[in-house]
Amino acid sequence: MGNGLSGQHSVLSRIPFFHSFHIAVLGLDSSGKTTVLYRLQFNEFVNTVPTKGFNAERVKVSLGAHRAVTFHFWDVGGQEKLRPLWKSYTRCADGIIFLVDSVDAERMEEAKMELHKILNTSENHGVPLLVMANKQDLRNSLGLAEIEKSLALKDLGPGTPWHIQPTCAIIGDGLREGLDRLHDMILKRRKVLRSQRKKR
Ligand code: G3D
Ligand code: MG
Repeated sequence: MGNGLSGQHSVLSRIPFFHSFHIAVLGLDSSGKTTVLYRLQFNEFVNTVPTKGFNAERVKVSLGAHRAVTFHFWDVGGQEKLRPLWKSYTRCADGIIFLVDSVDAERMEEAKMELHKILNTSENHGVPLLVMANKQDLRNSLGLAEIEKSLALKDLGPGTPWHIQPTCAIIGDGLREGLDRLHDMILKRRKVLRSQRKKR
């Protein structure tokens, strides 16, 4: 005899409030994670201070004329000593956003290592990834092709859907476009998982 929870869960998941997507927002310190979050939440630029632990915000974002989607963002501190915590926030994530500072060529290799480390954990296999190539407003920012190559995104393999989006978090450029793509990738993955479950 079951405890009825699975039935209850499927009912709850049909209620709009429960239709939020859990998104882990990761990236090296100073890449712009908190700025993205505040931009989406308040629709304005908010001065940030380095994140000591994490910020968690539920934000409703209009993605298209008729689509308002609620995301539950977990913005986790990117300083080296906080990176081991990333694993806890990607557990059960529907999607991962990884920010890079497009001007910080020196730390691109470090960003690549951290990105591959977190995506190569078995729990994150297949979780859709949105890379935000942030600070594109700055002179000397690297182009998309260069960042894609530096982060070795093609090495992630066919099991991990990804998209790279140029962004400027301080004015909000590219954020909605990127989230739109992430949302599509999440829905596509859910559909595949559902049909695999049915076949079993
Ligand atoms: P983090 O949360 O990833 O550590 P923050 O990064 O959001 O705290 O941002 C770090 C710094 O980068 C902040 O500047 C912030 O204003 C700046 N920043 C974030 N996004 C952009 C962007 O798209 N363009 C530019 N030019 N700057 C950006 P300070 O001066 O406060 O350190
Ligand atoms: Mg921060």
